[in-house]
Amino acid sequence: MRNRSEQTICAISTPPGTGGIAVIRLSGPGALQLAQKISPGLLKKTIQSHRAYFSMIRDSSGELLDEAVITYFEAGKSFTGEQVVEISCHGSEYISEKIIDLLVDHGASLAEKGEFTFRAFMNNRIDLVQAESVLSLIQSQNQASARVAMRQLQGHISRKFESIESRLTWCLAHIEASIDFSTEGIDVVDPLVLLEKLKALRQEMFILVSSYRSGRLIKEGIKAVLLGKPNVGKSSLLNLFSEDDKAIVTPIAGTTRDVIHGATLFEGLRFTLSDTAGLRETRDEVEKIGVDRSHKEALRADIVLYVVDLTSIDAQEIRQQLQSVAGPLIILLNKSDLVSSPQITQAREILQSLIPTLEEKDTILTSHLDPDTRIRVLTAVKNKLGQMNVMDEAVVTSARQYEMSKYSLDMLDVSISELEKKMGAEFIAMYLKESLLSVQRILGHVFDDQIMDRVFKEFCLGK
Ligand SMILES: Nc1nc2c(ncn2[C@@H]2O[C@H](COP(=O)(O)OP(=O)(O)O)[C@@H](O)[C@H]2O)c(=O)[nH]1
Ligand SMILES: [Mg+2]
Repeated sequence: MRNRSEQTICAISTPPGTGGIAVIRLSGPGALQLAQKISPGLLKKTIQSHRAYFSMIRDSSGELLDEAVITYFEAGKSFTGEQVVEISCHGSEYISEKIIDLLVDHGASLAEKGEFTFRAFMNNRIDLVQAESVLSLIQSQNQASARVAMRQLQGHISRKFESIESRLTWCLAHIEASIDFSTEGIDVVDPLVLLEKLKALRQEMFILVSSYRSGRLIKEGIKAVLLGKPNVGKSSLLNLFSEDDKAIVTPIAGTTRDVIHGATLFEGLRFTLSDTAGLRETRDEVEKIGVDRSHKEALRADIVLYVVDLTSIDAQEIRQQLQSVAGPLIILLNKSDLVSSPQITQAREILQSLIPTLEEKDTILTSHLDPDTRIRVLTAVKNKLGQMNVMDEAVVTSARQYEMSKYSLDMLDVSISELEKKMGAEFIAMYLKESLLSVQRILGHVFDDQIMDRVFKEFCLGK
């Protein structure tokens, strides 16, 4: 992708297959000229930016290939920052590919994956975080993730990182200046002021790093696994939650052998649910593999929904099965339609004695015959996994941004403790530089060693 900004790239921007229309995008210095080559009629018109032109697309022999609408965006006023032409043609794979062939014959290059966005980044239309959000937006499958991605594209999270970047630069510049002027006895910055600034930055970075957990769940969806012994009603619950008839339900224990997935949208979030083979000792080879898969699925999940049958509670068995559950857990007291309230109270007492840390909200009465069960369980899962109403906050959703923010935070932590221990400015500067570099890498800004300039802009030597 590098060093080809002189070339004009082209690609079909709509998904493969047949559709009402297909859109072909051209970007680069020769975009308009190429469009005029395949649609000579355009030469007779005065082409203005952001205007659409009804055009005839002709092949090299002059034969009419398609009627299309061509939209022109002049350089500096397009997504990529370059001259861009979008050709909306009839959505036949043959026609759109033929148009691409024609453009290539006239000198266009086939775009590589993500190259339009890459050019937008190289031309400073967007930063790296925004470039990543373009991808998230395209991939979003629910309201929450689309909204978060849209806000990122608008620069919501970039502004947070930029603000951190700018203040970190200030701190680093002052520390470096204090190294330079230490022999002259000039106190460039009060260490207490510096400490206060770094701690404030640390807090902001910490919030961003912590937002990743929710960010990931918003982007990728929440993975919940239904676990429990055979016949407690796991498959019935999967069908209820996913509003589908995915899993086979029978009164025969051991019906579910493999992991079955269901998905559902709830309050803007995507839930992926997996139903598993009931946990029990078995001689059946196939069932054994199924039970093994159940355990593996539980490890991969964000939350385990452990199902117990209120009509047959076996404390010993529950204790043993819960041993392998490490992460967040909610217990579903199922078949509640079949029991009386003293039985429910007794079941809750048994569970409480098994898991002393269990809170009331972590046990939910369920029955596949009660339509409110779905809402109750999905709401509880959402609440259990923490602040998911963060759609309006700046949320880190990319692993890259998370790793780099985490590194930046770690380096900030070290800088703060070095400063508190009154270590030499050189050490503090070294860690701060690492922290800053990581933020700059997040945004795709190149680190520029001109921080001293900034210092001199702020105060003069004569002071
Ligand atoms: N009354 C009642 N029966 C249920 C409920 N959930 C499941 N069942 C019945 O219990 C049996 C086993 O259900 P299933 O969903 O296959 O359990 P699994 O083995 O845990 O997947 C079936 O006969 C279901 O109809 C419930 O909430 N109430
Ligand atoms: Mg089942």
